[in-house]
Amino acid sequence: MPHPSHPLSVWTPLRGGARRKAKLRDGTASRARLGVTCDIVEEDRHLFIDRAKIQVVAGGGGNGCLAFRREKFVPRGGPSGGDGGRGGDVYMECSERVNTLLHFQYKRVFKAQRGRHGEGDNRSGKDGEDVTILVPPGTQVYREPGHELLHDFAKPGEVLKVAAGGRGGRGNAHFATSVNQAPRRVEPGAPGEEFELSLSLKLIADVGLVGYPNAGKSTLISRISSAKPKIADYPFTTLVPHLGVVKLDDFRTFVVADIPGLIEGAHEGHGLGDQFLKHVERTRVLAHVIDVSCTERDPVDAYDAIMKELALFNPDLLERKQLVVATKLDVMEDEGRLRRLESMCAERGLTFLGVSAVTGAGVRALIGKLDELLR
Ligand SMILES: Nc1nc2c(ncn2[C@@H]2O[C@H](COP(=O)(O)OP(=O)(O)OP(=O)(O)O)[C@@H](O)[C@H]2O)c(=O)[nH]1
Ligand SMILES: [Mg+2]
Repeated sequence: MPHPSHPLSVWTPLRGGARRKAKLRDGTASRARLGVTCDIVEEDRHLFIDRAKIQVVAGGGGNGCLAFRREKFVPRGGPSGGDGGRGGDVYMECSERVNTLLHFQYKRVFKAQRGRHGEGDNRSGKDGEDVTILVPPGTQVYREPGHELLHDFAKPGEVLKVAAGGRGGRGNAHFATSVNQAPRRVEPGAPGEEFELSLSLKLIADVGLVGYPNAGKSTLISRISSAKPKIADYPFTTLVPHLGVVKLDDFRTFVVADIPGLIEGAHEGHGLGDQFLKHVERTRVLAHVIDVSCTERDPVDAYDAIMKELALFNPDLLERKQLVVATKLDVMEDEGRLRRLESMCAERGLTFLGVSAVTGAGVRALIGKLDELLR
């Protein structure tokens, strides 16, 4: 779809953030206000919203004008009512400047400007300004109430018109004919389109890290990429997905997603439930992380339990390329656990690798294997 050529007013949530930072930089904010500002920024970073409902309203067209030319020495000047301007459109644009749907918590209605009415002296009304809404890559847009998929934004720069502005009405100058030289007919502007849209963000990553809580997924992503998720020795440390970019060389990278931990019954809502599993659906490779130092459950049982949850959520996930990663080798006391997991993988033809995210053992090999699977 061609990008509109006339001026756009781009609505972006970053303006507020920039203003907040500017306040901090020039030091005009008081200490108390500084404290509040920092809290907001800190809080934003932890919020990850992957669903939103919004309303888009395109501008209505301006009305046509009813006017007659009245000038000295020009008797019966004729009709001179101009046309109304076109209403502004609402566009959606895929951009890397936003990475969640959080900003739709604060603004849900997006209205484009209406066209100005036509004026006398054959002057047309000005067209309404368009509005562009930014969405992150991986956003699917549905039109309600039918939940019809309009578009799946994959690459930055993609633009879609989601509501068209109304046409401007014609002024009476248009309706002059040889038999009716003083028409009093004008058209009203057409209303702009108006829709309820629902948005769903599914992260786009090459590799998805899945496993039980506390398995060491976040430690692993922080070791192989620049992502810095919170790491702690208790379950459900990670509450929202995180993305990390793994650098292979100067030109090649791949993206890894750290998904919050899963437990038995996740598909029924246990633990954090399956609310984040949709983010695994678009990964090309699953890296199944299993803590082999954990004595609570057998590593093979842990593997089967998580695979069962994935299958219940979406059976296609079972067909996905997979790598089984045994972690925490440095603190493993019973080597039998590692051997059992390894022979299970050999039997089922799964790629297997042992690592320690703390000492770094096996991490290079892991990156190499993931690269191989992604080719
Ligand atoms: N010794 C050792 N400890 C590890 C290793 N990997 C992770 N840990 C520790 O295991 C604990 C849990 O690690 P996380 O990376 O937070 O685990 P997670 O899988 O992201 O957990 P959730 O976010 O709850 O799903 C932390 O205390 C880590 O320091 C490892 O290879 N060796
Ligand atoms: Mg974690």
